[in-house]
Amino acid sequence: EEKKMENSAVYNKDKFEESFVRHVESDLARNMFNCDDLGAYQAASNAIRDSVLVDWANTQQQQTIHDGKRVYYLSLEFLMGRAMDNALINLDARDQVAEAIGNLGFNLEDVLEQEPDAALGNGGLGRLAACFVDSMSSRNYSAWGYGLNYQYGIFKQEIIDGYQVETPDYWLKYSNPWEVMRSEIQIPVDFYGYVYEHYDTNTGKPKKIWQGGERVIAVPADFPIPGFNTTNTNNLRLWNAKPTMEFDFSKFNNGDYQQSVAAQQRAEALTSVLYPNDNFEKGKELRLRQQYFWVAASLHDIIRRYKKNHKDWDNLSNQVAIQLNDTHPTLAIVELQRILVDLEGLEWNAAWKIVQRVFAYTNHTVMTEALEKWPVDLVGRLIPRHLEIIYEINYFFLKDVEAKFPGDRDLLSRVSIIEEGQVKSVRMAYLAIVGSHKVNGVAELHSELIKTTIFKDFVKIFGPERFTNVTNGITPRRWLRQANPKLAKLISEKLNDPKYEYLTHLGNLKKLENFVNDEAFLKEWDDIKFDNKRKLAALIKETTGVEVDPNVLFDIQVKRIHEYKRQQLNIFAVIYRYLHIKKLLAEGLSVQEIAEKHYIPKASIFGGKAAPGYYMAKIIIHLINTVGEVVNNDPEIGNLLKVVFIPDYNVSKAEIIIPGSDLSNHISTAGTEASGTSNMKFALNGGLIIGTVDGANVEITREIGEENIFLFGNLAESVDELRHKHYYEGVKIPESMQEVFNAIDTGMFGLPEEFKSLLDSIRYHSDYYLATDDFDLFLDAHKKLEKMFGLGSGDPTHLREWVPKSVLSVANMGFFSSDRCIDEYAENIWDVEPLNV
Ligand code: 26Y
Repeated sequence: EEKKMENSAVYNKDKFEESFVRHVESDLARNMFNCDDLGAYQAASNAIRDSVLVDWANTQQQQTIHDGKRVYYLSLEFLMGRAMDNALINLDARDQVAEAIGNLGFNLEDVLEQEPDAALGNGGLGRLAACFVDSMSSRNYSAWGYGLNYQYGIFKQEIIDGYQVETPDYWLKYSNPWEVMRSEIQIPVDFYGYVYEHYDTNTGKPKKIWQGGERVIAVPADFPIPGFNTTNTNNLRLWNAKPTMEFDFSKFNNGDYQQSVAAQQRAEALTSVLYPNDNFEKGKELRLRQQYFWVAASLHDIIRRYKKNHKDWDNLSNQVAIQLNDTHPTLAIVELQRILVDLEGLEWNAAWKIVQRVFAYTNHTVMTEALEKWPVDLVGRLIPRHLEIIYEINYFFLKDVEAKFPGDRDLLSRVSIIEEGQVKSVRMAYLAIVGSHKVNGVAELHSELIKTTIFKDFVKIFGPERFTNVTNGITPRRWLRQANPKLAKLISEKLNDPKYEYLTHLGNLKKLENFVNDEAFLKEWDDIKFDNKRKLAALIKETTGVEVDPNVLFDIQVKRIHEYKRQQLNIFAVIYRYLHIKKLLAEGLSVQEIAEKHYIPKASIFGGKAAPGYYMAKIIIHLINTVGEVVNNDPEIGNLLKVVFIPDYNVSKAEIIIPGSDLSNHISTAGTEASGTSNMKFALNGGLIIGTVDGANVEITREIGEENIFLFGNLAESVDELRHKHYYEGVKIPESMQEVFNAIDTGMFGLPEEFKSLLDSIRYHSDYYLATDDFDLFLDAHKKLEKMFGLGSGDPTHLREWVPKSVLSVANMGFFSSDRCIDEYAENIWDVEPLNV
């Protein structure tokens, strides 16, 4: 503790102020008199970073000396959000730095606001990777993340006239204090070219040589990842693509200097933009190039590190565990096989055994439209040697299957890594399963579903042991301490835990149950919620212009817009509510009477991005906005109902929105949402959930008790039958939904043609996501829960019925820490233990 104070500027106000001024003067080349909040953010970040870098260097040195097994988490997405506040919290230096910054004439909150989000991800999968790196550092594992350093993160969303408009997110407009460029590391990655056979005089055997046609250099940007309450600081390495210095001399000699330079510049385009599709694959060549570039650079780096101390390839899987975040990095399997066989001269089978021991694969979806398939032609052109290896892997695999299940031609064609369809393609998920020793789903229900549906044949072939479950988790540092400081503080007081140790022992939350009958405590708890709702109301006012009263029920759905997530179900229910409130008003009831007897006042709050090419998702956004336009401008309705769409939902906005929720929606068609992680974030912040029996909702219910969550809807096991019925017997629209459709069709919310294809997908095209089957059940669930809400803070029903549920939710969310989740990966998949540096 004392040493901490001596060494590091972040624990010593005077030193921090000194360091801050030095950074203003020498890094920013400014002086304190013209330093604005942005300058202060950069100077403060640099000063904090200095401390982080000391821990980081020590950690890396210790890990190297220890020479134990390292974990490598390969993910094309890391949705990190802001780094500065997170670093202060993990270093336990927030108070000191806030004071020092105050002394220098700045306000910490304003300074933190200057940082752009590192939004290098789409949604759940990318944010999961970010929570995982936090937990891997906090739990003292030796673990690196590998990804791409996109210059453009997920697009920024504006809402113009009710429509989503995308603008680029050039997040590196100012220099990024949290990245350390490693220009001294330059890894060549080849593309295209051809393969030839060469007689190897050493071995007397023929050898395959790949002669690449185009070369790009991979240069890492490193992001230190400080753990909470530990000096363990891991590395997140994100690659940049750079041109080679090798000129195309033939072009140059032909006098085509311009073109030769232009070709070089294209290299940088490789890592310029994140693909904005979430759960929908669209085989674009540049995307495959990104995947190979990233995988080749990462493996080269991993192998180089291994070779420093090791010669024996059999030992590789004792030193290296590589986790594949979905199938996006599956080419790593092929690349490692190529390195071992072609470059290191191992025999095929020996190499393949090593490969399988090194890799493990996490699946995040059962929806076929999200499963990656790459045309054989494209793979063969881009990385010709890899295609040969894939064929060979498939050949040996199918041979084993044939030996095990002789004569089952159907089985062979079903499980073949090569799909012989219209477009012959590589099935990446199958390649990932065959090349890994473990495959996991991300919640119990999902892990069961993959075993009985999309990967059923593989369970038969490899046995059930290859498949396992690791239920997702979230980091309580960001999603409780950072997002909801007041609640985190109240908890630390109640648990008698001034050092916030519960943030790494989240099971300790259980002790909150002792206070569930303590009225003063419940009031305090509710006051914090109210305060968070006021902050959210301010964000809504600032971003939409709409005023919402923080006393009303805040009913929230924020997540990527997708038909399977069913924002349409939610907005239809809002319309239904509006129509019925209008009826009651027309019958002469007052707003007050309606609020007390029929519909409690509420705000329906939406947010989320639609993939730019996802037509239906964009219609849903438009409908939400036009409904808001009508409802919010209805002079009769008062605060009975407001409907808002918060533009540009991202990690930083989530940190404001989630703590301000009374109720959140996780209402996917049963069996479609693999896990969901925002459900965990909302419950950890004392919001109640309305949800379907899907993904992690099932386990959340088990942990917090079914009386503390509002479940509704058909079960996953009924989905096939219902779809079948829709298809053969037609869709039955419930009366309630018909009322809503009529209102839309008569133009109540703008031109009906604009919404026609959305309504038609339900009434004429089989209602694939079962909106008609779940609509009335959804309305019923609302009726039930709204009684319990009472009339908001201060109301005795609210304090007696609702708030205790909120407390009990939080008390029982310990299981959903990503620390638990990472421990499970470590024990059951990676076979690694924490290393205390
Ligand atoms: C193939 C490519 C276009 C693609 C890109 C992104 C495919 C999928 C994705 C993203 C998927 C994703 O975010 N899945 C979510 O992963 C979360 C973490 O496991 C789950 O909680 C969530 O249910 C799942 O939809």
